[in-house]
Amino acid sequence: MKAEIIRKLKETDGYVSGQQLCETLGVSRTAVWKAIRRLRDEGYQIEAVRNRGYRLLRTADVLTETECRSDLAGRWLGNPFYFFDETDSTNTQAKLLAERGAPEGTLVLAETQTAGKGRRGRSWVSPPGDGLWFSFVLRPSIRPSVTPMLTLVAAMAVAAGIEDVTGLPARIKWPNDIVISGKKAVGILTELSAEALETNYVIVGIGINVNTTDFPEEIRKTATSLYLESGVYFNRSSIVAAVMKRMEPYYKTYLSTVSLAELRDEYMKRLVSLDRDVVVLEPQRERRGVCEGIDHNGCLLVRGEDGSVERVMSGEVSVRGIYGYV
Ligand code: BT5
Repeated sequence: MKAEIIRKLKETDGYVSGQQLCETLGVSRTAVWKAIRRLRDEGYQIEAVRNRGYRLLRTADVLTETECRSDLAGRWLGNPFYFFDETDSTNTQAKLLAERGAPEGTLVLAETQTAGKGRRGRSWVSPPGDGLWFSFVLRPSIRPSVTPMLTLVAAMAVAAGIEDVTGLPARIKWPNDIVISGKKAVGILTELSAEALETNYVIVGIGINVNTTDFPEEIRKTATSLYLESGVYFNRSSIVAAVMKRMEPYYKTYLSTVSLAELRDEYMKRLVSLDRDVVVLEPQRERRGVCEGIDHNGCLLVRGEDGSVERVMSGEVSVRGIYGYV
């Protein structure tokens, strides 16, 4: 009923009387009033005027360039800021900007992506209205071989930023997912441009399902959103700002040693696979073991059945209890 009320209010330029809402929805005035109150709790600003009815002043979360800009003000990460109503992929756009010399900290955000990218040619579902799809440019003076650690640093920032705003227990599924209650709420795609031993730039792309209420069939069982986990709609621009705010110091700490030495303990607290059974999926074989955390270089430590510990540098790792693996 709430959605129907919102639709009706959005359609109408002006006031909708309580009587009209009762008739359209076939419910009592009290039921309408209760639904309006719940909508207000969720962040919708609805004006009620005697003898005229209800009018929508502001939806719960309109992602506007102005609002994002104001939430990002004063940060180096998030400036300059590019906002698209629609684009192919914010990673692709950030890459184009970086090729043209965009500075470190450049942020690209889109309300929707028509060709959102996952890893290894997979796609990322990025509809308009309820998610956050953004990418930023980094220009670290580090060897290309150590840049994969930036995915882990970004994962820490996303998990912490989400927790700051929502209070939800965000966990990291190494290397690039954030999971809540065993389902994927966030994906991270890091792309590198480098020559021999020199890093030109790194693009960190982040997709967060914020207020999503439903997913396409193919990911319905494995995907979740901050709304689905909490029952609360969140303001998207404050979540981007919280993630950027967390990323700045984590990035600085990482660069100070070019290792995860100082971040490792905190990372492990969020690592969903810690002490759990995992399967490392490699093209030729599958390896089973128990996850013992990560090392200073961000490799996943897996103790195999024979007792030896392997360092997994990249790839697909299934964790028992996550995404339906039993
Ligand atoms: C990822 O890849 O998880 C990286 C996703 C990065 C997306 C961001 S959005 C902003 C920026 N611009 C881009 O074009 N990309 C980045 P991977 O680990 O390969 O996971 C992809 C898989 O996740 C898909 O094959 C689906 O199974 C699932 N998936 C797709 N869309 C999803 C969504 N919205 N929520 C949860 N799972 C999804």
